[in-house]
Amino acid sequence: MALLPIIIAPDPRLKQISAPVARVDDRIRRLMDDMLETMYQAPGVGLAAPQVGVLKRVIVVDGSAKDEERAPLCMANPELIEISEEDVNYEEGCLSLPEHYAEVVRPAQVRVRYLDHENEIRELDAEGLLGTCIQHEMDHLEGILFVDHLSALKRNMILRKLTKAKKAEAKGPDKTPTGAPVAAE
Ligand code: K1U
Ligand code: ZN
Repeated sequence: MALLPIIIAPDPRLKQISAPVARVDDRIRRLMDDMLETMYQAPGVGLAAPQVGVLKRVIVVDGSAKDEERAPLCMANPELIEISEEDVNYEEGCLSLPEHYAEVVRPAQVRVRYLDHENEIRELDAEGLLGTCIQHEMDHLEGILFVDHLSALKRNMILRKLTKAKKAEAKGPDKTPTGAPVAAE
């Protein structure tokens, strides 16, 4: 298995629509396994293939609590086949928008149909963190980020900060007047 680099916003690859997979074969299984390893290492509770530069409809999620056993789920071509009328407000984060969090309103319960790791068709009812996370990851497959659910003011504030952080990162570490790097705290 391998750790995959996660793309940080703003990046045009995060705004693309991903293509369905024909079937879950060894290549897609390998992608799912690498995405799970990357998600756990980050750490995160979900990851979508476009976040690692692969424009395919593949997501991984794990909605288990800290004190529970891991419960990884791999999904190809996920579709929402039922959504509740009731909504829920959840504070979301995103590994592609590090250190930014905001409340997003989404359907409280969903039923999702998908192809699993073994190319079997499955259906799952999800709510709470898992339900929110599945919807957040499915948004990535449409090129939608959680900030797209916020007001333009909040979205632009977050994206401007991320652009600034990227520019600072590209410039390299801050230097003291003698040219030596500033010591980490
Ligand atoms: O980048 C992603 O798409 C993953 C994202 C998923 C998500 C989190 C919360 C609400 C909706 C979707 C994350 O995992 S961000 C990191 C995070 O929230 C977290 C990390 C460690 C433990 C618990 C949560
Ligand atoms: Zn995300």
